[in-house]
Amino acid sequence: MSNDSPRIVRAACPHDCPDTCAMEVTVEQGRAVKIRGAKSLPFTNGALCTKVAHYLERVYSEQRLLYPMKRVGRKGEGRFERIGWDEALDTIADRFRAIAADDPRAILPYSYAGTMGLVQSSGMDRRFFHRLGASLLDRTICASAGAAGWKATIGAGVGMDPEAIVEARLIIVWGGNPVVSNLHGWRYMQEAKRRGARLVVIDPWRSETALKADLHLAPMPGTDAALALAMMQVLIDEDLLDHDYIASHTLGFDALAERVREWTPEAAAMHTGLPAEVIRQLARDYGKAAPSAIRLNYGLNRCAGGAAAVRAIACLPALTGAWRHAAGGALLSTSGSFPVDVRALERPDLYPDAAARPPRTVNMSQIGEALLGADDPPIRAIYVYNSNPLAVAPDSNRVRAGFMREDLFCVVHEQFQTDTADYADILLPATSQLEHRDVHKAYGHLNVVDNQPAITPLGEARPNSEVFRQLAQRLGFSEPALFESDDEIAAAAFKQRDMRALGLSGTLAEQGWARLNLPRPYAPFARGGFFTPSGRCEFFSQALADQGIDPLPRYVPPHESPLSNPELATRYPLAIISPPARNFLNTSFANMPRFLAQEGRPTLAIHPDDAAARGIAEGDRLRIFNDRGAFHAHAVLTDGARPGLVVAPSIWWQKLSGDGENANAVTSSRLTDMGGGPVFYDCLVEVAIA
Ligand SMILES: Nc1nc2c(c(=O)[nH]1)N[C@H]1C(S)=C(S)[C@@H](COP(=O)(O)OP(=O)(O)OC[C@H]3O[C@@H](n4cnc5c(=O)[nH]c(N)nc54)[C@H](O)[C@@H]3O)O[C@H]1N2
Ligand SMILES: Nc1nc2c(c(=O)[nH]1)N[C@H]1C(S)=C(S)[C@@H](COP(=O)(O)OP(=O)(O)OC[C@H]3O[C@@H](n4cnc5c(=O)[nH]c(N)nc54)[C@H](O)[C@@H]3O)O[C@H]1N2
Ligand SMILES: [Mo]
Repeated sequence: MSNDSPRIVRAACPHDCPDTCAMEVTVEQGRAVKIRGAKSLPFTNGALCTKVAHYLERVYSEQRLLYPMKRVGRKGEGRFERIGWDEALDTIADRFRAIAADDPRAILPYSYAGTMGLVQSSGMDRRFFHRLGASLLDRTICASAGAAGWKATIGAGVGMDPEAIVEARLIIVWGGNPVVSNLHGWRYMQEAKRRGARLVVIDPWRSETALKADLHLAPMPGTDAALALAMMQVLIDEDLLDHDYIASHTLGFDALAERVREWTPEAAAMHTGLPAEVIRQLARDYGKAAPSAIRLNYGLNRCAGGAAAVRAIACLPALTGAWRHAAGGALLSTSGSFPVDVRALERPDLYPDAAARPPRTVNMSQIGEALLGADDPPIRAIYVYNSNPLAVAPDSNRVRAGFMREDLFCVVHEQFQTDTADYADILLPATSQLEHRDVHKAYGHLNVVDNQPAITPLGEARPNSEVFRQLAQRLGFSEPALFESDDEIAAAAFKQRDMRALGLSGTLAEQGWARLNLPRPYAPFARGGFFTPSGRCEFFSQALADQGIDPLPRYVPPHESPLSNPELATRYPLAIISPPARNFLNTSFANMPRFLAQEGRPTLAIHPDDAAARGIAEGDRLRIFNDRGAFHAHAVLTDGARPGLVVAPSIWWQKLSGDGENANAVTSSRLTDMGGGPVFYDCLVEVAIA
């Protein structure tokens, strides 16, 4: 192949967003010169979001880490010295070998979704740590509560086809902000609006999406289950039901009807802060519209009752029979539709001697506790990749204290010198998506997207997979699975039989993406066929009962709210949420000059009444605090934040925020009702002029 003629390489956007775009990268003389959304994939439709449209600025940023380094300053100080790969890998292998000789569970991998690619986020990394016998990581930090609530009701991460929503008559966006966080999905909702659909947004904050709604309901955070239970009460009370659907495809209707009897709109009004009449009217509109679609997103699963909220909402379309239509039903995630071969990818069977030494699992949402705790064995080494825990994990003062431990050996593999990188003993340079091979499923559409390397790695950057292959070799492991190439891992990612049945393999290589071979229109539960043990939509769940959990939909109040914890609220009366800022992707892009300039400075939206009560004026520098910590932001006075609520668009790098902290200084590391999820949006604070 000639090096000089421009060529187009097919790629996948690696970021943690429902849209997983197919991309086309133009490469000239070994350099990527242009990136654009693929026109051929309808969901991407030739367009990228503003962040990824500038992905080349990220790839070629002068901030990129290009060489392995070792720490020369104090932990957290961020002073490093260049070393060679051999020294870096030998150091890691020696430390791991010594620790593993005592107990390999004292080594903890820590990763999330810096890339969502199956090869670079759940392939060789998992195989390596399984073979090592390291602690297992429970990857809860985003979606595990909602996933648990959905699974108890529907059975698997399967929902309506987001493309079919164009024909819905009523769309409820519930706990999501698609204009910001699911832009390509939003295009289909806009089309539905053009065709006359009514859009209702349920969000405590008047988000960019709420601004476009026909009706915006702003409940207090963490009270969505109360709203959903009251909607069910009205649907049943006023007989806005699909009796045939309920009889044929659901389980436990009578018990549900009994449960929701007390959940009148008046009862829900007390918890949600919404007028009872508005709740009643929403239930009536929902009961009468067909098709009706609910687009849930993860914004509502970050509270004590995150799973309960999703479970209650997931019951609604079975009551009205909305699932009968392709344009009806509900969607939280499409990820369960993909035939990912988890066992082949991750090889849990490589774990040595599980009988003699049972695996130990650490919940990533409580990494501070895990590092500071007296668990047996204590964590002596942590290997961070695809994640920035100092900035993204809750209760960051505790997280920081954990990473400060002098006796903790810390490896960070990164593209940039993040807040977490500053705590590394060994800091390794990672490739970007243009420099490595991968293959992606999606959680907001039904296509597999391929990623071919477009350019050679910058500097001495290496892919995650390559570093684990080299560590495996240094540790003397010999299993062939630890030495497979990225192409081989990609080929093993999906169940081969299903790949053939789905017609994926050929098309994927040819066009860079392939739609799952599902019917069009696709109405997954039109004739039942839920993935639950009973095959029905389970209003009553025996599986939950068996775990000692309430088998019926219920309301779990927030850990921290004026109603659920009045004593705490006397000191910290304001609920805070910290949803994504438009120009950041978690903390990714939050170091790029272009996007920092667009976000300006950390801000806190506050209702004018709450501001007046504290003498706060527009632009004032504020201190936002509770018993866990404090951070600073500048006041934006707006009735877009309902009274009693403040909003801090996130996630800022701590070291770029102006005061070394971000919103996670105040968030709590308590967990959700199911799924062990974090409760970022279940948090009380006080605010004062700094
Ligand atoms: N631009 C951009 N896009 C992103 C991301 C990003 O950081 N930036 N992050 C990506 C990731 S990792 C994820 S998980 C998704 C997240 O995207 P979403 O699932 O949309 O979740 P959030 O943005 O956390 O919250 C969405 C909305 O929920 C509201 N909300 C907060 N608490 C509650 C509540 O208790 N009830 C209800 N009903 N609403 C509530 C927030 O005000 C917010 O407007 O987006 C992805 N896309
Ligand atoms: N207060 C508050 N906290 C939150 C949230 C919130 O809404 N509010 N949202 C939560 C949610 S939904 C999520 S998903 C988490 C996100 O948490 P994370 O998944 O940790 O997301 P990022 O902050 O984007 O960090 C990912 C890092 O991976 C790096 N990376 C990218 N590609 C590669 C690669 O190929 N190899 C290696 N080694 N590194 C790579 C990137 O440079 C980046 O620094 O944050 C959570 N934290
Ligand atoms: Mo997330």
